[in-house]
Amino acid sequence: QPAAGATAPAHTTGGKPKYLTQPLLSSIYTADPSAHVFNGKIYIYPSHDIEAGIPENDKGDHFAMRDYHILSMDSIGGKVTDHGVALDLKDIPWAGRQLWAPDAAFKNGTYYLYFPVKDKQDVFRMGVATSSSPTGPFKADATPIAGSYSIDPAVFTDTDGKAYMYFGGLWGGQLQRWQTGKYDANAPEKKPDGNEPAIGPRVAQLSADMKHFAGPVQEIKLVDEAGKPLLASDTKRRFFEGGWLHKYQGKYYFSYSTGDTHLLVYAVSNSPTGPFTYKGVIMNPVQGWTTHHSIVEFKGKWYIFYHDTQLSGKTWLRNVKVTELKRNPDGSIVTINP
Ligand code: FUB
Repeated sequence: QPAAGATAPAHTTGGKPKYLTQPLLSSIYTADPSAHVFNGKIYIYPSHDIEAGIPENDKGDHFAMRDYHILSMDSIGGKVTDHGVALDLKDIPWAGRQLWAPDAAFKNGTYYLYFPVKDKQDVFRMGVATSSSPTGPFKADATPIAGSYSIDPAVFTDTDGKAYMYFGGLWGGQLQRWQTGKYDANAPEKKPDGNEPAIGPRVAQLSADMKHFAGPVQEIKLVDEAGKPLLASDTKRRFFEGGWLHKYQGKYYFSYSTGDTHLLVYAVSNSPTGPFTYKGVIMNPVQGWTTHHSIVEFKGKWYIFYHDTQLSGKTWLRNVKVTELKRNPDGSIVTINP
């Protein structure tokens, strides 16, 4: 555990309010923050990083998280409350190991927590758990979402009420093992990496009960300004993991991490399922290997939640942060240097 104490003091560092430069919480390690506004309050659904004593490797075995804690804030810069354990690995009947980056949604009085975890065969699947409170406790369904795979679910509900799950992650996230539509345990971990189109993130519409895929899983096309697919070798622009969808002035912004090049970037479309045209960098590399974010509007301003390793200096013991997301008049996003 990090040192005791916690939340966002009201001082400044380098002319910026401290809450825009310091971890939101220091009593536990948190990462992969999916932020939502429910009932006028901010709720953050992060991973809960722990020291599991597992050596670091490219498959991410050292990210051996076992539960989720949900955080809330009345305002950006206000007190951060840790609501304790909302879901534990031991209470998910089908789960094996590694509770990775979750997300949440709300519909008709029920809160939904979506989470990736390896099943007992060591294959990542997506689970869903429900609660009548945004902070849980959540009760997990007995089986994973049928047809789900890989990691990093992000659920977006459009203005027409249709909800979509975006997901996928390379290397340890196993997305490269699903290229034939079936799980291939022998697929090379770091391929493709040449001049073939990059592996795309996935999207599936959710059913009315928010617990199933309503249709087939589709691969999202990410293209350049000329409409050409981004290539696997284009590691500063291609999708790696940590997708997020937000809508701004009628356009769909799909943002994601480039993984081994450590950028947060974005692409824009007129449709929630793409194709999305690459537009640029949202955030330059943070301290640490992984970078993972969410974007949310709160009281007329836009914010990006992300993580780095300021508290620990270790790639697997991260801390969540927030800063303002600014746009140019044409809707393009101003690059942040964290
Ligand atoms: O937290 C485990 C994994 O690290 C997430 O699923 C990825 O997005 C990366 O942040």
